[in-house]
Amino acid sequence: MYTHAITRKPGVDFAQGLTTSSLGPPDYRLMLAQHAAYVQELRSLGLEVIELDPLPGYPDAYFVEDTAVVTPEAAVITRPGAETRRGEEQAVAPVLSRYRQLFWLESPATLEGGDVLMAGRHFFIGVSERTNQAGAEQLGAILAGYGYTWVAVPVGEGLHLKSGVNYLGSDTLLVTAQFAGEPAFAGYKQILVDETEAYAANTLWINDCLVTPTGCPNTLEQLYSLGFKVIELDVSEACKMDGGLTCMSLRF
Ligand code: CIR
Repeated sequence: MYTHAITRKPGVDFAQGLTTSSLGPPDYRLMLAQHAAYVQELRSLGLEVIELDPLPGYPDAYFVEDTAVVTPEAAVITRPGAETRRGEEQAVAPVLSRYRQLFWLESPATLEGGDVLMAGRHFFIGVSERTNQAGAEQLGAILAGYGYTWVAVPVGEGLHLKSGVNYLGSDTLLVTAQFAGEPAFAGYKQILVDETEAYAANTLWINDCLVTPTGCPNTLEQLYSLGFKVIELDVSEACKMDGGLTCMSLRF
């Protein structure tokens, strides 16, 4: 069970963050409203939310998930692969140090939390444009020290591993077609997201409740019919910045 989450308010400069999307310019007021609703939802799900202020000079800093990997035993401070984001992790470390023993990844490792998927005592670590093999190995070694197992997963297309696959508890993964045949996921029950709704793969699993992005009705129905408790949340403005539901918090 998660008890806490760390979030960071988007700054006025958030539209200057990295993006590959062609969905148009995001709106700041709408972003703030959607972010506030997101924080409120985490609270409704029973989490104590530590909400940090915007980080000047770091327009992507509200995607806090990328700055750390938190387990029940420890927190690993990452080394973001995006150079413009390097430094965000320094700002999160003091907050996490109040809750967990800290570990730090070191050069030449690069790793962003969006590439790290925890499934019980097992971790999938995406090797992507942002996370390199050294990053996966350094993180894996720290996790192994606590008895976790891990496997590297090539991400290929897309930003992060969790852009295309997430864990829903009970050995179940929500996957896009891109990841459906991935050998590392064999042995897990897989729910394939509708091909027109790949964005819904970034669904957030919190204490037996799923939070999915609005605008993905087929996924919503599919999850309902499988017996999941599902809440929809509109994150259209984060989507324009290549982010989604998991990216905007660290849960622990
Ligand atoms: C970036 O490109 O780094 C941000 N604009 C989006 C980060 C999304 N984070 C995530 O998926 N964990």
